[in-house]
This record gives sequence, structure tokens and C-alpha cells, in this order.
Amino acid sequence: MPNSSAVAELGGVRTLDVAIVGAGFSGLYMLQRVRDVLHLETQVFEAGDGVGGTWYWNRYPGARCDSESYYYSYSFSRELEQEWNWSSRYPEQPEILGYLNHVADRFDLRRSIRFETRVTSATFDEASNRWNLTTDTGERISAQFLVSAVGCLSSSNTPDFPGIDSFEGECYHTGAWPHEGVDFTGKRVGLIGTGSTGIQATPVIAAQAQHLTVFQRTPNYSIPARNEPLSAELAAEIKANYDEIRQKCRDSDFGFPYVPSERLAGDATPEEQRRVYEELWQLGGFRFFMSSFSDLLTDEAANDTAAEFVRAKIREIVKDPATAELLAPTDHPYGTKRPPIDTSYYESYNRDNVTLIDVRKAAIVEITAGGLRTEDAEYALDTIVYATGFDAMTGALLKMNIRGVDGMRLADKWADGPRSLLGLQVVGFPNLFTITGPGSPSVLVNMPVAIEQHVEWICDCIEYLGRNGLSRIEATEAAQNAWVQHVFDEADETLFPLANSWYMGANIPGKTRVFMPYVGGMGQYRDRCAEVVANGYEGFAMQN
Ligand code: N01
Repeated sequence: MPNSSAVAELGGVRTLDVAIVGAGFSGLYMLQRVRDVLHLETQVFEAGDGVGGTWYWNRYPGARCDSESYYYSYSFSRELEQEWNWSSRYPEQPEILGYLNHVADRFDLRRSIRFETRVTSATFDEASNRWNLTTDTGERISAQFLVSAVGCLSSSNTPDFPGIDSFEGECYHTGAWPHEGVDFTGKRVGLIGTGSTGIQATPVIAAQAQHLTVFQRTPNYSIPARNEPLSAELAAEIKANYDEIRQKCRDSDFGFPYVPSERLAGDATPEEQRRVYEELWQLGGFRFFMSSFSDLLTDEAANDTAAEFVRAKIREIVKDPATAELLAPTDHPYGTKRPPIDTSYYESYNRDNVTLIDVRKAAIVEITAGGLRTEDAEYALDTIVYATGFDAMTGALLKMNIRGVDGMRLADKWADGPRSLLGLQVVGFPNLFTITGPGSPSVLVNMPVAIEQHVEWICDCIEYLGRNGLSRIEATEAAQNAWVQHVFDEADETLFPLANSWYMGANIPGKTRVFMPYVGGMGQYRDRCAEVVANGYEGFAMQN
């Protein structure tokens, strides 16, 4: 249903200052700032029929946040952070979606969101320095600024298996899960994919299904989440110390309030290493990754001490030695693929009704009417769950069919991988801003921290342009080239490029392999963005 305040004239063009695409964490905050702080005319366009973005679409069993709730949340409103109560360390998807719905209501955001509306094209008009948008509901919009808040992991990837449409059972992608849920009782379920999503879903589906067959291409290093209710005492302590917690997140590399270790793994004895890893394994969550040793991402030998610790844990937990070996990763360093966090993932393989199949050894050949066939066997299935991830970081942006100066398609401009200035703007696409775009810390960071920094930077920039009577801003070629080189240089100093990860675009056949996020750390990135502003938007060209 169209929102009354934003109904376009019939056959006409609606004029906005700022068009925002997406109503997840990014779009909601962008809307609040543009409308209620800058007092500009704005509208959000959202494909779903509700707010929430990734938390709207990803309703698969076991979906919960990998970051702890108290800092995986907005910091922009003190009232909001004081009044909202989280139930546990890692809340489930419905609770996070409930939080985002609360934010939408509390700040009266819904009236400025056009739901069930997908932007189908965005074309820059040089004569007016404005973006012309069309939607799948037939609307036309003219906006001075276009802000992409489409998220980094929102364009789901279903592999193009031969016969995929011939399957006569039920099939689902975890990133577009039915709102009414799925009942697996009595079903033979096949789950393809063992990334963070497959790892969260496995124990929950296993507990319900008659049989679960997990098809694994690459094993992952998963650390226990150790979820537990958030006690009233801890919740009160967090609320009393929120300013300090938020500041730690902003200044840190990964957007987390953990104390980073400054110690090198090589400086510790094997016993000390094991003690540190064991302590963090027991604490659970990302501390194992961020607070153990400082050289895990830069030194292969150091990394292997963590990797070997996790492999030993897998062998300890999983009773069948052959299954344990299959689950123990050896083809990439720990942390170079996004590290998953789990609740009883490895333990699931001790159940009689769970089987692990190695589809690296014998690849999936086709989906059949009755199941799935690999190079060496056939599996009868009633339900297939695709936990096969996303066309990350660029997929959703490119789907919008964006054309910049001289009709240049963003898809063509990025054919050899995304290039941007600070992950915020792209040469040839003036007045387009990309929240957590490729080239920014984005997915390497606790997302709300990255999102808030980008929203605030973009809003300050729009306000600056207005105050100075400027109508157009665009990254310059020289500044973009320098930034892209810096992004690559920083990545090359780490072990990240050694993994076939979605950070590299390696999960999508045919996608150019370049390391997309900025690995230099949130604190350093924030300083660079502030420096750019202090130097009069250095690297950006502005016009009247
Ligand atoms: O997707 P993935 P995901 N044949 O790309 C396999 C975030 N997240 O949805 O590794 C067989 O990680 C693929 O195999 P391989 C988080 O940032 C956050 O799990 O490419 N297998 C892999 O095992 C995460 O990283 C939360 O060899 C195929 C799996 O499918 C990101 O979302 C929770 C295949 C895909 O794993 C994506 O996670 C969940 C094929 N043709 C996710 N194609 C939070 O809690 C792919 N695979 C915040």
C-alpha cells in the first residue's frame, strides 16, 4: 500500500532530496537522520513488506546474531539504548526484527517507507544533477541524492545445479525463508552449505527432521557462541557504561568492545597458547578471533596455532573420526573466511540422524525429482535447504541497474571488481552514496558501527553541500585509484587473500576475484574519513 505522504502524482514524477533504497539497519537510520535532523524530503524504497533488511529475509531455523546484542544495536539514541531490553547474549532473529520494528515505530519511520517496492533502475541526469529512478510498481522518482542501503549480504545465491527445477519436494534458500516457517517433522532434509548460516541451521533442523544430510564443500572453523540469558545485573551494568562501550567499538579494528591482544602467538609457549585459546573458547564468540593473539591474520605459523586448536576441538567433540576429519578445515587459514559462531554444531554430527557428505571429493552433479545426485551417490530427499550464501557486497547494488555519467552502467564499471573512494562513492556516479559499500570496513566490522559511521558521514556531506549551495559531488579518479590501491595493499599484508571466500567474490562463478572490504580497521578508517572532511572533502569534486 502506498504511504499517503509520499503518493506520486498519477503518471507524474515524485521529487525528493534523498532517495534511500532498503529499510534494514542502514536505511532506517539514514531515513531518521535525513528526515528528522536534516529536514529534507526523503523516501525509502523497500522490496519487503516490512522493515528489517537481512533480519526480515533470513528467518531460517537457528538464525541469530553472531555479535552480542548490546553492541549489535544502534547507538544514536540514548533513550533507545536505555529503554530496549535484550533477552540474551545472542538474540534470535525474531527479537532483532522486533527491535528494528520498535525503532521504526519509535521514530515514526514507516510513513516515509514505500514497502513492496523494488527500484528497477537508477539513471543519473547530467543536466539536472539528479537521479531518475523507476520502481516495479511503476513509480518514477527524481532525487538529488541516491543512497544505497541495500546491505552487503542481501542478494541470495542459489547455485545453478542442473535439474534444479525438477525437484518435486520442497526447497528453500535460507536468505528468503517463508514467514510461516517450515515443518521438517518426518522429513529427509538435505542442507547444502556450511557457512555461518548452515552452521546455525544444522542443529535446529537436525532436532526436528527424520534425517538431515549436510552437503559440505568447505569445512569451517566454528567457535561456540555460549549463548545465555542476559541477566538483569549485566544488562544494568551495560546500560550504565554504554558511552564507554560504544567508544571502544568506534575506535577498534572490528567494531567490537573487546580488548584486543597485543601479544604475538610466537611469543607464547605452546602451553600458554593453549591456555589462551581454551579460555576464549570457554568464553565463546568472536573473542577467540579478536582477543587471542595479534598476528593471527598476518602470520601463517601463528594462525596455524589457532587453526590446530580448533581442529583438535572438532576431533574431541565429534565421535566418528572420519566425520571429524571431514569437518576439520585445512585448506584456508583460520579467520580468512568469515568465522562462524555456533550452538552445538559439531555435536550435531554425533546424532544418528545426521550425515555429512563431502561434495568437494564428489561434487553435486544434479538435483533430481527425488533428491540430489553427486559424482558417487544419489540421496533421496523430501526437502532441500540451500544455505549457499550471497552475491556479497556488489550483488544487490548491481541488481538496481545503476547508470551514471554518459549512461555508464555500474555493472560494467565494476566488471573487474568494485572500485570506490572509501566505499562511499564511485567515479562517474555523482550524488550516489553507498552505505557500507565495497572498499569500506563493512562486513569485517560489527555492522551497526560501520553503518552509523557511514550514515553520519553521508548526512554531514549532504548538509555541507546544501549549506554551500553545491548540487553535485563525485569522487575523483586520482583519489579513487589511490584508495583502491590502499585497500589492496592492506589486504595483501594479511592472510585473507589465501581463502576462497565471499570477501573475494570466490563463491560466485565468474565473479572477478578481488578482496572487497577494507581491512585496515574501523578506527583507522574513521580517522581517514574525518581527515577527508577536515581537508575540505579532499578527493571529491563538488559543483554548484
Ligand atoms: O553463506 P556463505 P552464509 N556447491 O557464503 C556453500 C553472514 N551471516 O549464508 O565455502 C556446494 O558463508 C559454500 O561452500 P564454499 C556472515 O557474514 C551472519 O552461510 O564456497 N556448496 C559455503 O559452505 C556470513 O559469512 C550471521 O566452498 C556450495 C556455503 O554454501 C554471511 O552471512 C548468520 C555451493 C555458503 O556459505 C554468509 O553466510 C549467518 C555449491 N555450488 C550469516 N555454493 C549472523 O549471525 C556455495 N556453497 C550475524
